[in-house]
Amino acid sequence: MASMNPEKVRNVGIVGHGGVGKTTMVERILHNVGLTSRLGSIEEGNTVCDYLEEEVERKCTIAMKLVNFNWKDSRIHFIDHPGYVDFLGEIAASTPLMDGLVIVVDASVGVQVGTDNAVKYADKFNVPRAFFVNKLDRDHTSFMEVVKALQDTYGKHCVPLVVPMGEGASLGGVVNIVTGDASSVPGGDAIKEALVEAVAETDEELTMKYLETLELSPEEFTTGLQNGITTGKIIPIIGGSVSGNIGLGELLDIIAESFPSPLARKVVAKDGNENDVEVKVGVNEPFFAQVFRQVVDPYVGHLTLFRVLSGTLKTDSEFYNVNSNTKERTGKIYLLRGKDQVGVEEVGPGDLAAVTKLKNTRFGDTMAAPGCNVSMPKIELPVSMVKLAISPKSRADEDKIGEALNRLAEEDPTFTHYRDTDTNEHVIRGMGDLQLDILLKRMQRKFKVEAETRVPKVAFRETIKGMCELQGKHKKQTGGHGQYGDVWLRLKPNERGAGYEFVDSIVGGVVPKQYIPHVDKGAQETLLRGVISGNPVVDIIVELYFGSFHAVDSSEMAFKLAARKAIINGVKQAKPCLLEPIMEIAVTVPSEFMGDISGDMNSRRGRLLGMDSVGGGRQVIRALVPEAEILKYSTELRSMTQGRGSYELKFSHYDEVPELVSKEIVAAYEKTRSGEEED
Ligand SMILES: Nc1nc2c(ncn2[C@@H]2O[C@H](COP(=O)(O)OP(=O)(O)OP(=O)(O)O)[C@@H](O)[C@H]2O)c(=O)[nH]1
Ligand SMILES: [Mg+2]
Repeated sequence: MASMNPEKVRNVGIVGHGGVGKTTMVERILHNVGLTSRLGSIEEGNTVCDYLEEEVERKCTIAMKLVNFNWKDSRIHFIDHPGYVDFLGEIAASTPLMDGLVIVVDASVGVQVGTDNAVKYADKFNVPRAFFVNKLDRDHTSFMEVVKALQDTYGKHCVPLVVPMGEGASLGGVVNIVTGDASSVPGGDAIKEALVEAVAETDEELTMKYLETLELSPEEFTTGLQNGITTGKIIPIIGGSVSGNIGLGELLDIIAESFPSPLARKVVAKDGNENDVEVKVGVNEPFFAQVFRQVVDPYVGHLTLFRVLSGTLKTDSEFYNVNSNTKERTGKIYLLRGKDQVGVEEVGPGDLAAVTKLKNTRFGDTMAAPGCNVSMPKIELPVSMVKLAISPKSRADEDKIGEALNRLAEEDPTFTHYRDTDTNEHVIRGMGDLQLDILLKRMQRKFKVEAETRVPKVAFRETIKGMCELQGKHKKQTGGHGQYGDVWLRLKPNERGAGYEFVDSIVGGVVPKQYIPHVDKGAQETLLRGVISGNPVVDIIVELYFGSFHAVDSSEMAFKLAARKAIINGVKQAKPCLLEPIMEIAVTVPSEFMGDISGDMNSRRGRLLGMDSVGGGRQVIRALVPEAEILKYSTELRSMTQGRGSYELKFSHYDEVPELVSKEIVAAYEKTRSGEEED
């Protein structure tokens, strides 16, 4: 395996919508090349890739997996990806480092959201690709219909190259239009014509030649096609059936012959000033690689997965982590095949490999030869929008939960957790409900930590709209030493966003100097706890303008309590109201959903800001909407658009809650407080 000629190494991401047959494809190929003695299946839960307990349970992939195998004289690395949109982060993480993609399409459904997402990432990073139209063994499928849909959606440079013989139950095999006999399939000659034209269009010289002679020589055609695929100017469409074992050899041939070699990759890194620096690619160049995944598992240990961009890394050697500015030792280097680890002596350009037990190396880091001072650009991940509040089930869980969540976040960088200081809740955040659900299940299984979740609280605020002046007096005569504090406060609204302000207007020492900071403190503490709804009171000016004291009984505490009394009564008198966070939302949907989505925004108390069309027949709807109305938007948008919508959120400002809504919140708060005494 070691010292493979990098010219012959291919690394390819297998992507596409959920359930189209990606994992089954990888399983079938590993079996065909003789790496597995038994063919596993999704139904039986015994495939090489879907080995996680949660994957077997749900019969779908939830985390990317690596496999590698030899095909003729090439070494091919595959990454099998999840198709479900909650795990889009996996595609985002690996695609920047892939030399090619196979986008699998289900012939019985056609183009889906997962197809679109895959194409979006392929376009973003300019990755050459092929479409594999799967499940042609199923009745009522038509290869040419899917071809048409792909061309209509993604352009005429998507061209059929491997076409089926027969359809549905009578699918008998496939023919490569170029290397096989095109005339043996109906319409084969026309397909070849179209392919020749597409090839001619990839290159000016070929175009000229074609226009003059109306043909290309076989060599011109073959090399033109290969170059076209390598450069992404041609996207071949390959028909087949993974379960019927049809079309896979043809697919692998195309990958081996026409997908680019890692040596052809232009590697652009950044120097310390964020300037682009091209890194030379070659086996004998200094080692240069990037981490795209970590696996943290009590059984397989801590694995760091990386792609070698240039140079060679040997077992038991040292490398330099440019991001953490540390030296690390590799120990053993492994190639992965699902959960199996195969030790190798060295890895080179194009290889996807793993090392264990690194201390200071994280997702996205650049691994390099000592002395290197450039690093790969940060890997951008989709923004996670779904939040849940989490609390440990027991005391024992409480001690372990932070560490467990940290480990989960290491594996899946689209997942984060933090304490929300506004609501005092522990919040987890991810791409979707399914992802969070699975992560919590994994936390329970892997780290034996159990937790409960609920919809997170909205960080409401209180403020006042009116002014008031009032006295707060704290007086108690106990046995010996009494308590005496007396303040007169003026409460006024402050500008929105200006926060709390304390004004000392005491003249003549009616409240002695040493007590004034405690009036301020008492006011602040009371405001923080809230008055009408248990949420902090903000944007308020508290002016201390009069008071009295007692030579013996006055104390710091007594003045604090006096201030507290004045604040509680004062806020209630000064036209209190609630404020809520307003978010700016941008929802991207296919145009046909525009009306539904904007109507729905209105019913969520949203205010439309505008709409713009973006590529691919999509619209972006921008609106301001209260956070309280979109706590479950991810699920709701998904069901409104059959999963074809996405959205981004950012905090905009605080605004007043309409009276009807605020009444409910205040009533709910009072209910929780009935029984508690307020002095
Ligand atoms: N009829 C038919 N069924 C297939 C074919 N390929 C896969 N399937 C079935 O499709 C289902 C989904 O297959 P998977 O391999 O799990 O699909 P996937 O693309 O990996 O799905 P995710 O991991 O969820 O993204 C399974 O029940 C497979 O048996 C095929 O060629 N023909
Ligand atoms: Mg899968």
